Amino acid sequence: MLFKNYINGQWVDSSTGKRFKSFNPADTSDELGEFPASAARDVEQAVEAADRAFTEWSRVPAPKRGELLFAAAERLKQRKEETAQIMTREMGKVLKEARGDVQEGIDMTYYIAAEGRRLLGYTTPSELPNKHCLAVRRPIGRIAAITPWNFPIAIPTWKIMPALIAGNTVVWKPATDTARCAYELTKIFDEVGLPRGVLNLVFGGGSDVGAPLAKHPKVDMISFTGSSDTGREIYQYGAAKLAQVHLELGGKNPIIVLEDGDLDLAVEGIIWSAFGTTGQRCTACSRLIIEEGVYEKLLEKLVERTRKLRLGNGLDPNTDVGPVVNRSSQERIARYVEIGVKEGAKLLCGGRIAKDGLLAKGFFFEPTIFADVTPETAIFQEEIFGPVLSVSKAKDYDDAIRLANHTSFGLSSSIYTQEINKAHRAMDDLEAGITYINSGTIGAEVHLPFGGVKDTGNGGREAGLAAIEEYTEWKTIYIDFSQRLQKAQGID
Ligand code: UN1
Repeated sequence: MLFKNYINGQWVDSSTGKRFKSFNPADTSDELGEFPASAARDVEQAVEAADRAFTEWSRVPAPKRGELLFAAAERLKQRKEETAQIMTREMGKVLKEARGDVQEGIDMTYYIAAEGRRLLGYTTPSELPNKHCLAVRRPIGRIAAITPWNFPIAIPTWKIMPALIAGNTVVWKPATDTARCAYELTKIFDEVGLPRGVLNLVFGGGSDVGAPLAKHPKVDMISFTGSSDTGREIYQYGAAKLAQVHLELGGKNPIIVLEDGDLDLAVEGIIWSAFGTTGQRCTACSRLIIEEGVYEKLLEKLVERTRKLRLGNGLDPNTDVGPVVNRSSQERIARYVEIGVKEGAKLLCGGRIAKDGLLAKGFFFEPTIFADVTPETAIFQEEIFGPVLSVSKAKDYDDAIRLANHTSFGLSSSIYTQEINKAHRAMDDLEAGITYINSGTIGAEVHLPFGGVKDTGNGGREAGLAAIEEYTEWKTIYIDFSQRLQKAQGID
């Protein structure tokens, strides 16, 4: 099937005439469609459309904009199952997780739709009599949304919905690996009658589409989720034109298990966080830090559970772990395993590309655990984005926190302990945007802020009320009804 860009309310071919295909990573004979490999000219048209649509859209009352979002949420809800199936076929995550991804998109869309009735600003007294002061939210303008493949419905809704409710217009460049999911979401907006030009979709690669979009002088804000390297590049494009840049980048998220932690509960949380979505979440647990008294015992339980995980096509209900997204990702993970072995870590299980039987049809990698990992190694420090867990031993609570924080990233974190004082200390001590107590590192909910410290981002947050903050600018209004010239700061 042939799909097109969506620009100014029309499905249109790209200027290049070139195309790329999207495949099922569990079975590459299954094709999800052909998509335009667009270029700067297509970006130009999309940004122009977003520009033309802006003034009118920004004047639509926010509750009315919310009604369109509500209608979109309703449709996505009706199509949850078919969208989830497409997602599993397109990027591999197991069906129940794909349903969760779509549900996260539905939740976000309903939640943000209702924000149209608030978009709260505030009033405050003036230092002068007979004068009112208020601060209101205004849209920023034309927003570029550049989204990854690992949450192909949820993450786009984190960006597009708050941008739209606030009256911005959007040009969206989705990851090429999940082009079909992007089409499905955009189609819903077309069906509910979003005015033309308000949301535009341009398919294509990072350098052909992402870079010209981020650099475009009429793009006032760039919102990007992806690797730290690309994030740094995009930040510079934004700096050059003084545009706002929102970045959600890598993670190397730790789970700490203390001696008083519930080990069986921890094992469940670790498996879910490390190998769910085949380890391809920014929030995935990739480092496990165990207090020495329970180190061996927990590792034993963990390896036993990990060995039982069944690899396979995510559409098969018996599958626990799906494929990784593509061949280059599979090869990267394999290289990291080699590095880990060379660095002297102990490979406890997994470590290989899986290609027995049907697995040979796609890009699978065995769930992998390294033990005795020391903090200066690449497998402790670098984001692998695959099913690879590095385990380190800590002497005590303080040592565990030191190890957990010994990373340039700071997205999610977790601690298992029954000791209330240590749990509370960890809430402060863990350097991360998100901390879980007695639960894994994944499972963020849409009405709370999402994002990280250190190299995970540049200070912004998605989701929750933070999203409204990101996609609006403050306007301050002074109304003087004294009917004389009043001067602030006590000037006579
Ligand atoms: C991501 O990892 O890229 O908290 C997003 C979670 C999901 C979102 C993850 N709700 O794991």
